[in-house]
Amino acid sequence: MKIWLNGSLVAKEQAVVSVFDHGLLYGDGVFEGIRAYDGRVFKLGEHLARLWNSARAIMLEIPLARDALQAAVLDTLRANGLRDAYIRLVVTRGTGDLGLDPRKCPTATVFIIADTITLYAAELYERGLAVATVSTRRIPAVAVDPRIKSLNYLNNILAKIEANTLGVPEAIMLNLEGRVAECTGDNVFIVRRGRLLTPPIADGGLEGITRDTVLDLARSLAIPHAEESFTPYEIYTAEECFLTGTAAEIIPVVKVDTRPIGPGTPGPVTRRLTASFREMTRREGVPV
Ligand code: PXG
Repeated sequence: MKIWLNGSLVAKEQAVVSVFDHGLLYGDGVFEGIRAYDGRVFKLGEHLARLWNSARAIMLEIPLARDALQAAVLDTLRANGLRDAYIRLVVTRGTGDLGLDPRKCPTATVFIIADTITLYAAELYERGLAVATVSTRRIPAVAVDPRIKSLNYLNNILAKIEANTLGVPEAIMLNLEGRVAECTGDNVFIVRRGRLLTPPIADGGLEGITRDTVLDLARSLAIPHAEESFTPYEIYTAEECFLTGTAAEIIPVVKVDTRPIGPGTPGPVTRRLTASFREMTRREGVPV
């Protein structure tokens, strides 16, 4: 496996960063998770735009032009002979000293990993997941804005540990007000009274690229939809629920906090959106 690290493609064993890198010492950095389907990188422009926005929000300068980073992503896929891949693009504050001060880190560290991915078993896309709400609240935007896709995932990891303890693969996280924010690595949708709903970003979620894609698909399929706040009660009384993310794509949820959602099987809106999404991943993307 070849890793792109600070401008060179190197063997995995040579792809090492300093123990003084602030990405490691403090989680000071930003990242993206991107998919390639059959030789095309899906929504690459959107992922790069979000990476630059995340970096801007934490005053981190990416030492590369956007075109150059896009070319590096494509080079990494070619170097590994991958047509279907999960791409992890990471920019850290770089090497500094043992203090917090980012001014001690003169240059950002940039690396790209391209690997294969299998997240949930295929049968779970047919049968649907059981998930649970957890006690760990999503960090409020006044502390660290959840729109920043930063390397600081401890909030999400604490929620994931609760999910593990409860024996479910994902956790629904609420904001401080008790409204649904998102999951540890996915956004949440419900279908309630015939309308497709997802929490507004102000309720504490990442502006997921799969979420945006699903909202676009809902528009083109004339599915009534809105970005509207909801609490666990609206999920319990919904007809359908599903999660979206680059890794998970669209995955149905059939049980939340031990309660079956709707009839307890994936619903028609989830199925329609999944079919359209899959079709789009086969059709669109930047060629490798
Ligand atoms: N919310 C959070 C907190 C995320 O980290 C999403 C939503 C979905 O966003 P996209 O743009 O992918 O539709 C994410 C993204 C993994 C993994 O390997 C997934 C993410 C982050 C880190 C790891 O499952 N998800």
